Amino acid sequence: MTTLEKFYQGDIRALSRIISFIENRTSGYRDLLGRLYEKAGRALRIGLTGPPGGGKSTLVNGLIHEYLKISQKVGVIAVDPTSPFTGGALLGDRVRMNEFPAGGEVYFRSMATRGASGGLASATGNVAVAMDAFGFDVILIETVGVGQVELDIIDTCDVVVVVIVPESGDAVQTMKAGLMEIADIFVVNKADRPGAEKLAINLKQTIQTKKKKDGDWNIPIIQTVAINKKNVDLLFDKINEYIAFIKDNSIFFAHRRQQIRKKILNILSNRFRIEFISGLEGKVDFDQIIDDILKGKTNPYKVSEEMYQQFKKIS
Ligand SMILES: Nc1nc2c(ncn2[C@@H]2O[C@H](COP(=O)(O)OP(=O)(O)OP(=O)(O)O)[C@@H](O)[C@H]2O)c(=O)[nH]1
Ligand SMILES: [Mg+2]
Repeated sequence: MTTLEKFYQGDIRALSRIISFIENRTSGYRDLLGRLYEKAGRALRIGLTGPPGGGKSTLVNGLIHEYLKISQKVGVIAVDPTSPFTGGALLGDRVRMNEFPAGGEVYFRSMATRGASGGLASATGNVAVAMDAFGFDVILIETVGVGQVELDIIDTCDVVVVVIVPESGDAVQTMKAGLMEIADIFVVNKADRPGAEKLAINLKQTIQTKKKKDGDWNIPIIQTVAINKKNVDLLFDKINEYIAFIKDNSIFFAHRRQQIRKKILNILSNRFRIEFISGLEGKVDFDQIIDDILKGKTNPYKVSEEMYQQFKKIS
């Protein structure tokens, strides 16, 4: 039996192998991914993001239990852009897995791909496609929300939960980190610590000052104590409420259509870039050109334009 056949029979090891194949961009991965893409689209994709150590993993664990209660299968992708380790299950995942039944209802995958220049968001999306095609009902994507690159990962989600803690500062800090624009639901975790209530109020006031149209979604702020599972059920309810809301308002599919459009443009721009740049190899005397630029005979814009015109002629 081929790995793909095993995959379709629900073999978790085949899933792991296929994810590695996709992650490593092994030759032929595009065809495989394309086939999986046609089988995907059913799973809900829920993103949790926020500052490091805010309790995202603990919340994810709590949410998994909620989904298991309603017999949903959950795939988890933990993206850590700061870690040098790559692929497969990290030690932390193995520890976490012990908390759940071993029957394949829950599957963890870590993506710790520091230096995967710009490809992290699309790599995450690709792994989500594999999990979706495999048959998971829900995919929870945990990512450290620091900087725009990491926030791009949110493009692959239907819902974004932003997790902050009293230690992460006030609403202004949250806004500066770019987390305000992407939140569909706010969680103030570690509500057992001083300052949680104040942060929640502060955040609420800031949200209220933002312009809103009638019928817009009211971004809820939920205070949780993830370690005690306090209010995790409330978060679960709010996620479901939000999904129902965007489905009723056709936002859900409009958003997914937008994601697909972006995906196509991404694939194309990557291909063009790779083909164009690799087409220059060996054909262009960069040293000579740079000498000429340094001498003021030409400039980077002119040179690039000439190369581009040349490329258009041959393609
Ligand atoms: N006091 C308190 N501690 C918490 C709470 N939730 C999580 N923690 C603790 O905070 C630490 C970080 O929790 P994680 O769930 O690993 O946080 P994370 O956001 O996934 O961290 P990274 O993935 O490293 O960014 C752990 O020691 C948790 O036990 C909470 O509600 N209250
Ligand atoms: Mg974590």
